[in-house]
Amino acid sequence: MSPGKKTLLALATSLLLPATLHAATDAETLYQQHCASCHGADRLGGMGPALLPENLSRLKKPQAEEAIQHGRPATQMPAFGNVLDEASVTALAEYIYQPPATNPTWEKTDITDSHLLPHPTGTLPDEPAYDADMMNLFLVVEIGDHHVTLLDGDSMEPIHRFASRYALHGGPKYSPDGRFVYFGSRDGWITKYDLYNLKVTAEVRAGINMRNIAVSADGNYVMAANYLPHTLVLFDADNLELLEVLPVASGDETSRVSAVYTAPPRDSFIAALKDIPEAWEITVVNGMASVRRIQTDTWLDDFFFDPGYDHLIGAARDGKHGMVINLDTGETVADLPLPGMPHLGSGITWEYEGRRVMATPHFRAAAVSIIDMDNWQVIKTLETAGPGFFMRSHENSRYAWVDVFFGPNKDKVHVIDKQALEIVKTLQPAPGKVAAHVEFDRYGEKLLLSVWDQDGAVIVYDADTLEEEKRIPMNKPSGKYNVWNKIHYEEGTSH
Ligand code: DHE
Repeated sequence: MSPGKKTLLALATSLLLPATLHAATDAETLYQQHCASCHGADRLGGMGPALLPENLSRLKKPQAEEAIQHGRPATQMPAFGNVLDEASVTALAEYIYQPPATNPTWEKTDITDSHLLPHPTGTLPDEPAYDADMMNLFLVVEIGDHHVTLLDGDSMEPIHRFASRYALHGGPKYSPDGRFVYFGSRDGWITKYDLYNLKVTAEVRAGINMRNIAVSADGNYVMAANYLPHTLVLFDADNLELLEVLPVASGDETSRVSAVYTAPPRDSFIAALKDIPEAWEITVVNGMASVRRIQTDTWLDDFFFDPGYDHLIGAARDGKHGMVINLDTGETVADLPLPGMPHLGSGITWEYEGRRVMATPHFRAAAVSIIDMDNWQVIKTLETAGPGFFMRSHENSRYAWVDVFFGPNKDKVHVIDKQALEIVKTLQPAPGKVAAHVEFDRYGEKLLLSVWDQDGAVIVYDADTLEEEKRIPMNKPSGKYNVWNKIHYEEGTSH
């Protein structure tokens, strides 16, 4: 068709189309301008979640408008209220509830087609290519420019820095011997990296919008938990070859997966579902998964386990309480009065007066709750300078650290005495910049804290004197992950 005819056709079409379609076209443009960079040009997700009707089934349109206008707490979603007028906000909210032109799918063939295998298992040398205590290495995820830095935990000097997939999220998971690490990205990529040879060995895209990954205690399997599609996906840990796609459904209902974790003493994976009130225990034998369904009283969001993996401690989706589920009987054994949207994924435990306690920050309350794990009573609520995201300690340290993360005191970090159950120090290492997420070295003697900024740093502290030792410049460092602590399921760190 000639350019002249195209213009005429466009003009005729614009005169004939109903008003709503004009709005949709405008909304599409707005979407591409303001949303596509995080949520994907095709709305299939990226840094932000997929914006498709099925992903939004639990979010009412006014809430979507509210999120566009004011941003969302505890996420990277910024407020657009001062950039977009009300009509544009409404048009965008309408738009994201419209089904896309073609239904997004991510089938077995998409997964296998995405598979990359630059270094199959057994083809790289079995000795580290550099000199370091391989058990005291740290990985630092730098979300500012999507890189990872490998840090020597003795000298606290960077060893290597490499590009990651876009928007890594959640903790990378190590193989049981600490040689390999598996990263998960928000848009579904799993990357296996060899820490001995400093090389990516295998990659695969498990889904369109992924929550996290887990590595089985024996190191043989990797499980991916997806928001989109509604699946759990099992891979062989050697070369990331697809073993099985488990549809996450009950009757006609399908569900997003809140997260999946490995439960070492049970030789299983535990997943919680976001849209069906169930937790799943998945056991894999000879590459075949079998699922045991545990009915729960409500939908579970964030969750955590006691050290023996006898109980799952989950945050209810309404953000108003927590619940304790016995993983053997499936019974809910306690309801935890945690009204401030507890971030149980950040929970840690320690010994206090001869019993085990756990502590969790809250997304919507300036508080840390400390809970007796014998009777599931909240024994202390510490008032903080604002809602926190991450909590950390180490068995050998008398202190636990919690960040503030949200609000005017986001640049502050509290140090809690684990026996006095009191905040004993508040640090403000870089005024105006978020200071968050701590990880200790293998001995619990030093720790790293992120200055969460593009012009940021990882700060090394002496864990006992709380004195700053050095700053290592980094680009928006988020999580730090010590090999020893992770493979030994250290009580003060995330699993
Ligand atoms: Fe996370 C871990 C869920 C927003 C940084 N986050 C996790 C895990 C879950 C989770 C289930 C545990 C996975 C694992 O380690 O295997 N995160 C959520 C959310 O539901 C939430 C609130 C909304 C969302 O956007 O998905 C959310 N998380 C964020 C952020 O906005 C953070 C601060 C920045 C970012 O990178 O997106 C963020 N989340 C992290 C980090 C971890 C994490 C650094 C790993 C913590 C660890 O020490 O193990």
